[in-house]
Amino acid sequence: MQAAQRLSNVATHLARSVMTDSALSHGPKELQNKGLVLLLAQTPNGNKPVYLLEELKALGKIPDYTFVPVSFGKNEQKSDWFEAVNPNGRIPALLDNREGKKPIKVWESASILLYLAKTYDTDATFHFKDEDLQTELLNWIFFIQGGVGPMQGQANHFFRYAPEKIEYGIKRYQDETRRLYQIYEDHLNGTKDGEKKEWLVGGKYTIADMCTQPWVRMAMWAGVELEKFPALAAWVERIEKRPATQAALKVPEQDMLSKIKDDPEYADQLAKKSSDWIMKGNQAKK
Ligand SMILES: N[C@@H](CCC(=O)N[C@@H](CS)C(=O)NCC(=O)O)C(=O)O
Repeated sequence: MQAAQRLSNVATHLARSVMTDSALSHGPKELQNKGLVLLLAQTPNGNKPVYLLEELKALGKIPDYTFVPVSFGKNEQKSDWFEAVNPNGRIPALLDNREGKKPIKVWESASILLYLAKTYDTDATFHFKDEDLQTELLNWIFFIQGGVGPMQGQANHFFRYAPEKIEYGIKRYQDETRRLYQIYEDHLNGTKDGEKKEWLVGGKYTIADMCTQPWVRMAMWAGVELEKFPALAAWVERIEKRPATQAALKVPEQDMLSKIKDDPEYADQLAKKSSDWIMKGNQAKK
């Protein structure tokens, strides 16, 4: 009986992976490229893994990587081929088509950073071998994933995309984003521990910074004033100036903050375009 059950589990598992692989074969052909294949759009969560990939590439720790742009306008993030990599239907997602091993699928931006760090940054340039420091790094990673990401994301929604202006929603999420920014500001200033810092953890640039800066640099999009947080604003600039960051911000296309600086009308066009696909997506869910 147990053997029959085991056989049936193996058969189900095989059938599922065949289905997944067949869904993948309906996607862009680049999904089959050897090595690292990142599926993304130009957004803060999309930026995070590219920050690390570009740093690793600059140091020769990875040869290169493939990126597959995902079109929100065409709702590609909800296509079968995309959801075969990330069942949550949201970017970013990573396929590592490894030599001599089954491809691995990694999703959730922080999980991608941790996977890339563990696998390709083996001497821990951007994370820590020291377990206490690595735990501290995880504090900041979980904090952004559960804090600024979702709160600032909602502030963006109510401030830029919602079809009606709901002041309560705008204020609630902007205020919560400001509250979270103040925690970074105090941490960098050493307000509580008396220790001024250039980076979030352990005195060096790590994946905790890479996981956080792409959101904070976009404060204006949520209607939050970054200039009210000078230590945080200086930290954003420190990261922004890195050659790897500049390269990353061009993947899969030039980032919107640079485009807005060049063409202020672009902000309205982008808000309208984004609002259209978000509303279309909401209708599709009903
Ligand atoms: N917690 C996820 C969030 C991913 C996420 O929300 N991605 C957004 C872009 S920043 C997305 O794909 N939105 C498309 C949609 O909602 O359909 C992560 O960190 O990867």
